Amino acid sequence: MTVRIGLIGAGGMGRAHVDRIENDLAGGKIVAVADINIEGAKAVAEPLGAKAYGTGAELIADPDVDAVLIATFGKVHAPDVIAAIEAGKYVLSEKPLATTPEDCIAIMEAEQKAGKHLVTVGFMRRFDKGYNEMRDVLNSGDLGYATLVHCRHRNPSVPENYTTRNMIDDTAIHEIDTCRYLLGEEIVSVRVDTPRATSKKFDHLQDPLVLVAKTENGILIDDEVNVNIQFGYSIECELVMEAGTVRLTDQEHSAIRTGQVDKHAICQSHVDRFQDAFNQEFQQWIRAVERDEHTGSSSWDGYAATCVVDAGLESLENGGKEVAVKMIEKPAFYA
Ligand code: ISE
Repeated sequence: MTVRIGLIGAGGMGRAHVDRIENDLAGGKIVAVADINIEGAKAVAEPLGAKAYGTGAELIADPDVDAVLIATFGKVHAPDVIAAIEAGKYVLSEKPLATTPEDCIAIMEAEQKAGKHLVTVGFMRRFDKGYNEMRDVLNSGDLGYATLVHCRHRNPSVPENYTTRNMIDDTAIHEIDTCRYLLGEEIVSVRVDTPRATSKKFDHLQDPLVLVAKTENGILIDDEVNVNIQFGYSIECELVMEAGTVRLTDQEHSAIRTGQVDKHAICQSHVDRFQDAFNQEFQQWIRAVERDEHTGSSSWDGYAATCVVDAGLESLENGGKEVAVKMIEKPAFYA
């Protein structure tokens, strides 16, 4: 069976996903594209012989669409995710699931009403080989339990419309989810420190930031978010356990060695750095939809990450004080 996929959001990320579904992966086909800019939707849809719509609602209602892929801005995700659930269609929403805990709760309520796990959040790092190897090392128990996680999230630069808020809700949200995934426990408090700002940024930005979080068992996570580092897209993570550490290595596949240097290329974007993880994520989602099964992170994961983001934003507004993460009790449906 070919899963007929409708894409909502024809921007850069949406187009990258179309490209992987049409050219790299098996089992899926883009049959419709929606965008508030209908010309943008047509530009992506027409070469594929797909339909173009001006709204997500029309695309979701199309009986030829089996499953929905959402790649719009986070703050407009919720109505489309809920409409897809109500139509009984599997939906893969790019992160964040929504930008407020209330919207995430509304999504979880709709999903529980449908009585079926239909929502996957696009936390692609869960499919990254390196992070999964780190998780296996921790879960083997050979090195004891985790005490600390050191993370660095560096981007070469960000566009002028990227805000300080985005450093947490768009960028650090990856480490928030990855650490929950690696450690298998919730984050309970967050503090955001503001070191000396780099001169290589737009004036309105507070860059870099360091997000310091604690988990239920007291594991301390520090995440350097540094989005104008110039030299490249660099993601680092080291998990410290009682009797050893495990860390991501550089992801490049080859290195040049001469008399003077031992060097390798450096990724320039997340599309490049996480290409394999994105492909794994999408291939598994397509296969799961075919089998009428859920895969990947859940609405609860989307909700939990948004609650941690909220606490981080509150800390940022309050001079870096430690803020407790406020969450509802986990519904049995997500146990
Ligand atoms: C972007 O939206 C991503 O998801 C990237 O992984 C991240 O590095 C970047 O900072 C975000 O803006």
